[in-house]
Amino acid sequence: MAPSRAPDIAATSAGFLDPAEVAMTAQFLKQGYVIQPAADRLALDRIRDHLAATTARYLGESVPSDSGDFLNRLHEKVSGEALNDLRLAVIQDINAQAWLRPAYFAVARNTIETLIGNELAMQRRINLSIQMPHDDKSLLPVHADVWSGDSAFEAVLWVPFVDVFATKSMFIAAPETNAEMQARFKAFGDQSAEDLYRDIAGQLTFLDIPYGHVLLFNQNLMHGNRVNTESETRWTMNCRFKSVLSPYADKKLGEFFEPITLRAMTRIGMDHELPTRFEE
Ligand SMILES: O=C(O)CCC(=O)C(=O)O
Ligand SMILES: [Fe+2]
Repeated sequence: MAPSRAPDIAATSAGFLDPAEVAMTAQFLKQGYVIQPAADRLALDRIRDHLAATTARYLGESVPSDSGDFLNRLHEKVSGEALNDLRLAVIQDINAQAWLRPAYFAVARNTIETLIGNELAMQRRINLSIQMPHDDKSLLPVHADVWSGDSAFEAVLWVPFVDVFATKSMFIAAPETNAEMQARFKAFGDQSAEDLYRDIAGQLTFLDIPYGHVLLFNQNLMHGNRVNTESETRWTMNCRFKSVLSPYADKKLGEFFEPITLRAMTRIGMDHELPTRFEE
């Protein structure tokens, strides 16, 4: 891998970050992601119950008693053709709930603050992905978000609402694999994402994440998903976070991102104007 342009973590953080933060930072830098228990389990369960209730209402059913089981078995009730309309209706609903973005942040607040910062911008719309067994219509071929308009300073909080594993989950390339592949990109010429996937498939990890845990990953690393060949439906949400004053790419503050935790001194600094006599 190319040498890092960022200051050395051990040298700059010694004695400043907690040992637990240093350990999480090292893990994220090494693997490109961390998986943690939800920091606020009630918030996670509230989102899951809301997802199940909204979906049941859409299908004309009563609220399910076991949300996880209901979500896992969506494919028993919905055809591949009907799925996209359902997904759009549910996304519309979740993004109309004022409580949901704060709850989503709460499930990983400690991890986000440790790895990204405590003055944050959050994506305004949370995305929902529903992947029924053998459905090939909603796949995300291997990509890095930074290739298409995201800033290199963003990470993705990816939250499963059912247990995910193997093809019911997503894959990500380790930083070393990613660096090797990018160095060889010229050789790929105009090959498709599928060719790229075949080339690196042996080195990719499908993440195993039981419900109750959350994933924060570095979207500069190649990642994506495949046809879900497991027997249950996948339900996940994803949302981008960045340090509010870090550089933006195409996805701008105020449009795509919204500040959520600006601190007093930053607000003051943003509003500050020098008296005119100092500007002459
Ligand atoms: O959910 C997936 O399988 C991929 C998600 C993704 O590409 C993203 O959140 O940036
Ligand atoms: Fe992505």
